Amino acid sequence: MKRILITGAAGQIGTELGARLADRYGPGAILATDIRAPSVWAGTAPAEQLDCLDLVALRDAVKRFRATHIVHLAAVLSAAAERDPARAYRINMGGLVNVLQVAAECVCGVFTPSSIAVFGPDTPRDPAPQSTLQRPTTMYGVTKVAGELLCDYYHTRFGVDARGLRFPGLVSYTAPPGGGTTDYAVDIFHAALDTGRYTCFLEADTRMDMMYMPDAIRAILELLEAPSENLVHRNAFNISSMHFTPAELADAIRVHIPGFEIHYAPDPLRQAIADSWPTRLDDSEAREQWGWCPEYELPDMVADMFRGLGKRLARHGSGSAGR
Ligand code: AKB
Repeated sequence: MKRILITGAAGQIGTELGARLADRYGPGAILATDIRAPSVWAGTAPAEQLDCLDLVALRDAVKRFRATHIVHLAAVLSAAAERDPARAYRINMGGLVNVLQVAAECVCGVFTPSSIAVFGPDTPRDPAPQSTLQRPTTMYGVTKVAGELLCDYYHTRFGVDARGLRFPGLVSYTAPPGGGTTDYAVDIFHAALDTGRYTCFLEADTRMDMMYMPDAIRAILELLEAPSENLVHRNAFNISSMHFTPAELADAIRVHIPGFEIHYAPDPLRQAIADSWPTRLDDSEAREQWGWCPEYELPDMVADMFRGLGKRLARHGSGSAGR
């Protein structure tokens, strides 16, 4: 039976993943931790304040909880990392190496997300193969490539069952993303409902690989449960589902909000990051090795986002979906 300690549980992935893991394994089998106070965690599992840079506290929490797995989500995303690269290096590398060290000592499995950001301008763009050049030009990408290598190193050297996924931009309505280059694809829905217009920080034709959160959460669960002997690539698997530009997303939003307006004011920092990433990942290895198959295309995702945001707005007594 799995007992899973999550770091960074109050973030965009953690908020939804914690609830799904609690459904799957029981609330008592999940310990949600975050550097922020547990009050920010609205999930169904017990929560604790924990800084993953504190090795002693991390080891203590893993032992006390008798964790069999650590799902390590705490990280600084791409745009935030470019604003303070030294901090991003410290948190992204320091947190992961602590998690792997404790996992080796306590015999835990590890899941940690990697990202499309492990690729750079030299990588084939459409699609980026599973095994290819990884020469990112961002600090976030540098930490994610090093993180993949560290996970493989702890697997071969110390037998840690470390697994990872290269996520594209993730879209969800439960918790906002923070500090990513793909965040526009979430912000745009809130702006569409609040004001009917959005100013995008990327150019209209910037095509990026994106995924709806339910597919991403299911991918994590499926990879966690995949038989170890089936996995050739561990850190980390390309996964992919949809690829769109801001202009195409705006068209899909107009199906629900016909008067929606989009304007463009590209931010040079985030535009340069987006331009350095591939537009699509080749996920055939994930499909072959553990049966990955996405369910959501752009129109389904947009409809579901408005359904979800509509429910949330109604619960909080403000705004209305589908205006
Ligand atoms: C970001 O934009 O930094 C993240 C990512 C692609 O990993 N969403």
